[in-house]
Amino acid sequence: MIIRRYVVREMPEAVAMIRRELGKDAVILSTKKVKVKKWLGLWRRTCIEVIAASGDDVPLLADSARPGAGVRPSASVVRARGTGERPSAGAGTSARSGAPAPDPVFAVPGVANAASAETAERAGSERGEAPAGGAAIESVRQELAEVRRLLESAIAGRDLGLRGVLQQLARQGVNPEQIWPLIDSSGVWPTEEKDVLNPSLPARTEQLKTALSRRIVDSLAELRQAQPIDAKSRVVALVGPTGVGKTTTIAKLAALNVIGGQRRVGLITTDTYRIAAVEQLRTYASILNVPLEVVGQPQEMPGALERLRDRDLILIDTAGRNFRMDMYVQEMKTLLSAAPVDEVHLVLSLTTKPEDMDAVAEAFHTLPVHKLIFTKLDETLSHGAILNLMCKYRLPLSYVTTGQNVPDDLEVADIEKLLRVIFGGAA
Ligand SMILES: Nc1nc2c(ncn2[C@@H]2O[C@H](COP(=O)(O)OP(=O)(O)OP(=O)(O)O)[C@@H](O)[C@H]2O)c(=O)[nH]1
Ligand SMILES: [Mg+2]
Repeated sequence: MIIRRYVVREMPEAVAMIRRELGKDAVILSTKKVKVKKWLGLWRRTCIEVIAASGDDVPLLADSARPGAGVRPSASVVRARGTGERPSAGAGTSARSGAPAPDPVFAVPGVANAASAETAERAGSERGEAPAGGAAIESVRQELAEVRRLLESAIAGRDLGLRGVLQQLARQGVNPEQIWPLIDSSGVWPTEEKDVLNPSLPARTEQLKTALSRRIVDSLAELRQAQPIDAKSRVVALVGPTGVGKTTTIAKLAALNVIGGQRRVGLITTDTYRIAAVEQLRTYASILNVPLEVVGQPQEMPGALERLRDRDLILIDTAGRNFRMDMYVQEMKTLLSAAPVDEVHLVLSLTTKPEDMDAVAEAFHTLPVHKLIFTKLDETLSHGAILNLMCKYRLPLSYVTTGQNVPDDLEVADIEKLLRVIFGGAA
């Protein structure tokens, strides 16, 4: 093997010399830039030092110097085909890309390797292949996609499960502001996080309904049990807006006591505003054979009570007014303060708009009111207002009414049954 060193200004110059002196099969073993002193060492010029070799054992050297052969090449090991001799197709052409390979003779150590790696990578990505170092990136990308899929499914599961419940509650007119704190404190989410990924959303919705309903019952605490007229209460007044069913409900309560023979009932009406009002209650009183007193002024109350002194239960019917006006509430307060009233039941019709019911309940809150009666449940499918008002004013239910029939359409309220209806189950 013959090895020669060439120091030239330009690579083509070296290639020409190598071909001429070492033949066309000569191999460039290394190239590097060197400073050459010129003119008595007064200044230096940058040149290229080229080491080339020829001979039978050169291919072995070249092979051992190839990347991946265990020896890191310190220089381009290329055949010095010469500048004028373009590589033939297939030999000097990149087999993968079809792009012409860079002329090896002009390859600069380090730069040549980097350039060829970049070219190969660019060619690979043009063909849609992941770059060599991109395998890890691709794996991370796939993992992120999977995490995203899981999160979306979790959010959808949680959202749809809860959405089903909230839609049902909204249909029932339940105020979400009342319910959210209960959902938050229900402990449903943290303890059942694994179920969020359960694809069975209907099951999830049912699970939520049960958990939330249980939570509402718990949060109602002392209101959980309905509180009909207490056995110890003797004077009971029903108040509420116009036409909600006060008089009819009084008739139902009186009738149940008369039929059941439980307590001797007496009636008082304070509704002297409407001409037919007194006659309406008098008709019921006469059918039930119970005494009726009419009280137009607070000062008439003691006399009426005295006349009913042998009665175990005195039910006071009041006039329906626009109780959003404070004046009427004050009037009612004055009238009822003339009697030793044990219980005041606020009667509200479920056919009234929720905000109007709320305004009336707010107005009566100072009376005070002790219990709530909801009427006309038969005329609406929406029962959420009951829950709203109970929660907001912390008042128990006494009765609900479900029609005009006296006395059949009156029931002691059943909270569990009410919640079943509100959550969309069977009554
Ligand atoms: N559908 C239905 N109608 C009822 C119910 N309760 C009462 N009503 C009807 O509602 C109407 C008004 O009933 P009243 O008992 O007069 O109501 P009120 O609250 O005394 O009315 P005012 O004294 O005018 O304020 C009547 O036609 C009753 O038959 C009920 O539970 N369901
Ligand atoms: Mg009436």
